[in-house]
Amino acid sequence: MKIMLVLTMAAVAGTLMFGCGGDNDEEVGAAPDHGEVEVDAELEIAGGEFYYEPDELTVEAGSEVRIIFANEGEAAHDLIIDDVGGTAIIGPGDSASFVFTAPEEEDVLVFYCSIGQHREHGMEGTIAIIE
Ligand SMILES: [Cu+2]
Repeated sequence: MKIMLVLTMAAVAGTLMFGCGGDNDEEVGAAPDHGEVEVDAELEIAGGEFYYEPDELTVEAGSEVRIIFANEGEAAHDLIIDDVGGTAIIGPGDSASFVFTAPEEEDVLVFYCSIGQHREHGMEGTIAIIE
């Protein structure tokens, strides 16, 4: 009886450790998004010359987030979060999305357009991570 219990405990511990490792891997970078991944929050952000709307958003710490960026301008744009992920450069009228896991602690992520001087001209926004 005692041996059975020990074996069960070991199995549970092994499962937990394996689970943790998997989670850590997923936090690095953004997953390719085909709209199939289930997420906790979807943020729709429109952009153009030279703005994002909205440009201040909020998500809960640790949540799975899909950002859907719609280019409503007349030039090509993208939406990038350093060290997290971003969309491809998309043309007028197109939209693109990506999925990422929000940090586990309070933080502020900055997103921006990587093309030319777009960021300096106003294509920048923030996502506050709240607990
Ligand atoms: Cu741009």
